[in-house]
Amino acid sequence: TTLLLGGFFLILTSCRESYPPTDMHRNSVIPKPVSVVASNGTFVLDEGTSIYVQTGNEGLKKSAVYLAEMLRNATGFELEIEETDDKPWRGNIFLTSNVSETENSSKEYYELNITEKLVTIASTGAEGSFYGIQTLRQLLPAGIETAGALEEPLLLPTGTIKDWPQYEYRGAMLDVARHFFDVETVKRFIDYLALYKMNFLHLHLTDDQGWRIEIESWPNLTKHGGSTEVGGGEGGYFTKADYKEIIQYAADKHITIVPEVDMPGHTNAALASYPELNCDGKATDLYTGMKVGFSTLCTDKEVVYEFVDDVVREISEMTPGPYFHIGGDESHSTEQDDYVYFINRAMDIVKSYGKTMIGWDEVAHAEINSEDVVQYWSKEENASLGVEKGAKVLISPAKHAYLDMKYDSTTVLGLTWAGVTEVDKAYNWSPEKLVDGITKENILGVEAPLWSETVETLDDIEFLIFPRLAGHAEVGWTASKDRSWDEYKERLGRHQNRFKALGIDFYQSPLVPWQ
Ligand code: TNX
Repeated sequence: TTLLLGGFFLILTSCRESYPPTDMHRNSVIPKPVSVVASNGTFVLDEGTSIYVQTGNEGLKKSAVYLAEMLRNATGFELEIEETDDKPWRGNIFLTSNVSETENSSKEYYELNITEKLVTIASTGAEGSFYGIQTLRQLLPAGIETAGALEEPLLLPTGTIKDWPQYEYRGAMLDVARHFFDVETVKRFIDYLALYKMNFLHLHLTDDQGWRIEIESWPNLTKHGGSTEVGGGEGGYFTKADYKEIIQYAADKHITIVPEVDMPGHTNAALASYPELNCDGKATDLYTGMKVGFSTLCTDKEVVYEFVDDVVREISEMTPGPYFHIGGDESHSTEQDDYVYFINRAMDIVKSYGKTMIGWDEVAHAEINSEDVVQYWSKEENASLGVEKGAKVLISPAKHAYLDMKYDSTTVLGLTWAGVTEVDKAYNWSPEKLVDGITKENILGVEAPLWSETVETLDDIEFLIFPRLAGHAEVGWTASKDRSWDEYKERLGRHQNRFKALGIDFYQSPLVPWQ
């Protein structure tokens, strides 16, 4: 027996050695993990591999189902999911809550340990296991992104990654008001956020050109106010069922939806749908142009606050996340006193439904406090004022983070009011070094908005967000001291095959060494 066993192990050993040395670093994970230690061997993932989950851990089990589905889609083979209390036998994947790192209690923390025998993802929370799986995904060949593209066995480089994010809020915004995007398109957007470990999707649901969320107590908002968009197209809106479907789809990927109803400006779609919201009692015409700052709710009419209450209540009831975004930007047709009065009341309504208020940086002029969030997009002094009042800041500087700025002067899509934003400018900045006096403690996180005045299709979305989105994800996840454009651009260059495998028509920036 000894001899037989010995021979068996000799064969196994020599099999393993037949793979050339690997280097985990070459696989170019984005966002860059906190630590990577490569051990240069190979793990072989094949039809015999099972996914083991610590017994009774439902969160990890969901992650296992997600992972099995991803592998099944690319390879066609069905991985079994098993529960276990012990470390599994060789050749398998193990999701466990036994982490070795004791200092890090973040629910987003994970350790990915790949040896020649076993792939282990240890995390205290389901979030961490999901992020560990995203890292594993990026260590696999790009074909993992395409149905049926891969043949087993799949080879993984061995080593250990320990990782957690710098900021708890890593988001993007999609403007579904200027042009409407359907549920399927929003789901694709969510898929892209998940790949880069982003965890918030802010939906800009209302604006001058369209109202995109069903409100049962004010049905004309969508019926009339949702019937067009920039350029005069047919518009559209999410029914309550659609919205709930988006919430669930996002939640399965550990992404929280932040609904925005922009007020008191950016409200023409509502003003056109209900005459009583206007000071003169007359409904406006629908608007399909691209101007901003011309509309306002009538801030001294009580019916306006009944309207706001109904809207905030109906949306909050469907929204499990903690935030409600009240807009508050560019209210150029509202007197400043009226603006402050309105924001104070809208904020109270948001709080009465148990939500935390987020507003664009102008809301810093209202009576905000440490419970509120100011989204810095244009004026440093507004962001500073917010911090003085104790509010947290969500960082979205237009000149770095706006996904709707053109890459250069020749880009067909996009706007230029905040300048042109090449891929390096989108990456090369630090949230905590942007505004004097605003430090990491004041910052909730980072968000990259995509406004859609010029954006009409999923292809348009993809072209503007890729590759800049990957950089924003890294700005939010990875410590500034660990980031440099020169190193990042090499990693990004190696993501080209992944973009292609996903069918993404990305911007082939001349600044990136695509390979
Ligand atoms: C400014 S950013 C706006 C939006 C526009 C965007 C276009 C902000 C709070 N307001 O209404 O869509 O510029 O880039």
